[in-house]
Amino acid sequence: MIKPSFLRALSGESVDPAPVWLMRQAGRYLPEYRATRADAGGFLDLCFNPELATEVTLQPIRRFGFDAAILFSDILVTPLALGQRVWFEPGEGPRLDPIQTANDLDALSLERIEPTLEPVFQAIRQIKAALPADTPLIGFAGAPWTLATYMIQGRGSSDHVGAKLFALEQPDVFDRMIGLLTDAVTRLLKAQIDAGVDAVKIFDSWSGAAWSSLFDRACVAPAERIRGALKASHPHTPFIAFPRGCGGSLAAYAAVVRPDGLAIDSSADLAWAASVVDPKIALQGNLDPVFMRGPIDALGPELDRIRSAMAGRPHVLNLGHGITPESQIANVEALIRHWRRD
Ligand code: 1CP
Repeated sequence: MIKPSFLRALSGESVDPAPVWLMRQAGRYLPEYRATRADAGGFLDLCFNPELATEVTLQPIRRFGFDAAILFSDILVTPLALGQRVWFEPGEGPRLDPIQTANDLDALSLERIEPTLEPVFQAIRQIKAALPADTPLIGFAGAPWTLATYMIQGRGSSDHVGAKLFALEQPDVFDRMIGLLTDAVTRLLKAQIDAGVDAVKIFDSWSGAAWSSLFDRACVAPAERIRGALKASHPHTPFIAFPRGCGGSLAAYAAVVRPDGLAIDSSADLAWAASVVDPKIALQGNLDPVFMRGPIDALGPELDRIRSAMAGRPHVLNLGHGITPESQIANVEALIRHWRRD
C-alpha cells in the first residue's frame, strides 16, 4: 500500500496538495456529534465509552474525508488517570480539585494510567479496525505545562497566573509535578501507540503564557524528554508538537525538541517559521479558526497564501487552533474543495 500523504509529510516529504485535518475536528459544530453527545450523557462518559468514542472519531472522516483522524478523548484524562478528581460543569468547562501542596502531588500515581485508560486504548483498537486503511489515526496528550495549569488552578483560565505563581512560590513541587507529567505523558503516548495510533501529538496550548526561562524548563525540556523516550521505544511513530503562542521561541523549541511535525498557531508568519525551522520538519497549520465561520469568499486568498508560503516543504494543512462550535459545515467543505483543487 502507498504510504498515506499525512505520514509522507511527517517523514519530511513535500506532498501536493498537502494533507489536511482540523484540530478538534470531532466536536460541537457537527450535528451528528451533538446527537451522540446527548445520548452519552456527560462529556467524560463519551471519552470513556469505546463505542461512542469510535463513532465520534469517525464522524468527520465520513463527512469530509480528512487525511487523518484524531482520537476522540481529552487532555484532562491524564490528571484523572493519575488520581486527581476531574469533572466537566455543563455549559462551563473542566473542573479539578486543585493541587496546592506537595501532599496533593504525592497522592497521584503513575501506575493507574494504563488500567484507568483501558477504555481509551480499546477505542483506538476499534477506530483502527473501522477507519479506511489509508487514513492514519493520531493519538495525543496534553503537554506537561498545559496539564499543570489545569491541575494547579482547577479550571481553565485566561492568564494562568495561578500556575505561574505556583512555579515561583513552590519551585521544587512545581518541578516534581512537571517531571511526573513528563513520565505520565510518555507512558500514555506509548500505550496509545501500542494500541494502534499512527502518530502522536502533544498540545501545549498555554505555552505562550510562560516567561522565557519557564518556557525552557516547563515546555522545551519536557517535550525533548518525551520525544527522546518515544523515539527510543517507537522510532517509526511520528511525533508532533504544538507549542501554541510561543512566538519568537519557535526556532529554539524546534531545534531542541526536533519533532517530526510542528503545529503553528495562527499568529505566526508561516514564511518566517519556514525560514527558522529545519526544512525536514513538517509544519502544520495555520489558518485562523475564524475562517470556518466567516464569509466563504475570504477562504481562498488565505489558503493560497498558506500554500505559497509552504511550497516545496513538508506541510500539513490545519487550523492554528481548534475549530469552534459556531463553525459552518459549508466553510469546512469549501476549505477542502479549494485546498484539493476539486
Ligand atoms: O461538551 C463538549 O462536547 C465538550 C467540548 C470538548 C471537546 C469536543 C472538550 C472539553 N474536549 C473535547 C475533545 C478534545 N479535546 C479533543 C478531541 C479530538 C478532536 O480534535 O477532534 C482534543 C484533541 C482535545 C484537546 C484539548 N482539551 C485541549 C488542547 C487543544 C486546544 O484546543 O488547545 C485543551 C486545552 C482541552 C481542555 C478542554 N476540554 C474541553 C474544553 C472546553 C477544554 C478547554 C477548557 C478551557 O481552558 O477553558
